[in-house]
Amino acid sequence: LKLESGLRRALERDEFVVHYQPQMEIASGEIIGAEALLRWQAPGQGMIFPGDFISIAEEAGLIVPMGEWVLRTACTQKKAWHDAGMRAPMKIAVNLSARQFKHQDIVKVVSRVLEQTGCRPEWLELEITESVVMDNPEAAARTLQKLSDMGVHLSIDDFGTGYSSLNYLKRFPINSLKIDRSFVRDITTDVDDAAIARAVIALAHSLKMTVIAEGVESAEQLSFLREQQCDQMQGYYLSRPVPAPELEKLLNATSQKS
Ligand code: G
Ligand code: G
Ligand code: NA
Ligand code: MN
Repeated sequence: LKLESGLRRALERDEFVVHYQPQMEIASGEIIGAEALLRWQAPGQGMIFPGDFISIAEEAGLIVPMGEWVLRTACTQKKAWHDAGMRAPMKIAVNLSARQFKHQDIVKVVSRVLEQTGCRPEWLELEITESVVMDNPEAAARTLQKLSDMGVHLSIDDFGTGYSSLNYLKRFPINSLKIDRSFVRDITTDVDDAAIARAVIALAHSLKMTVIAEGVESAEQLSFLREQQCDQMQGYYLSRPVPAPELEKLLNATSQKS
């Protein structure tokens, strides 16, 4: 209850910040996207990470206004980068929680935020998990189709940790699969994890989706993923999630083909 009222206050007092973790195209080395990740800068308490408050926010329904705030902040940032002449990151990925996704107005919320911020739909990617989609596949299909028709990209986060029906996966307008970092961690030493990663890459490609590996922390993991034709990567090996100005520095330091 204390956390819940803290979160409510945090929204009113503007204590949330968004950090951005870059995503790289493996073949070109270009930074093609960034995932927006929420942090709570509570006065006198340092940084609080979403693992410690997202589920409470979800239960209390606070995730709906918080999620809209993240979406608006990320879209505003991308528009500002575009206006400043920065081509990269081409797209910003924003996490949608189950409650937000089931919220009947999510399509309206997304289109309103895009309109208000001047962020183009194709600059936005929404990340949802398998369980969110499979909980009510028919309703999810309609929502995903509307978002996709709008031009927004859709990805499945933490892929492989939930349950999906491959039949639905084929019918949903999903653009990419994110291999969960629990499979990436031991990818070079655990034959089962390596097999799972290979299977997800093959599955994504046969369904005409791109595939991104999360949680890449070493050169060895990256070279395995490159050999297996994984399209993109994200992880500490490239960069931790950082404040927007730090991402700008990183982009200036990396030679962009533009
Ligand atoms: O950034 P960190 O590694 O602490 O994130 C932990 C978890 O919190 C991840 O599963 C991530 O998807 C989730 N998360 C981070 N930011 C957001 C957000 O803005 N909305 C939602 N729903 N989840 C988020
Ligand atoms: O569930 P989701 O994929 O949204 O989780 C993203 C979370 O993963 C963020 O909290 C981010 O801080 C964390 N993360 C990002 N890259 C790495 C990494 O290379 N290693 C580990 N252990 N965590 C990472
Ligand atoms: Na995510
Ligand atoms: Mn994930």
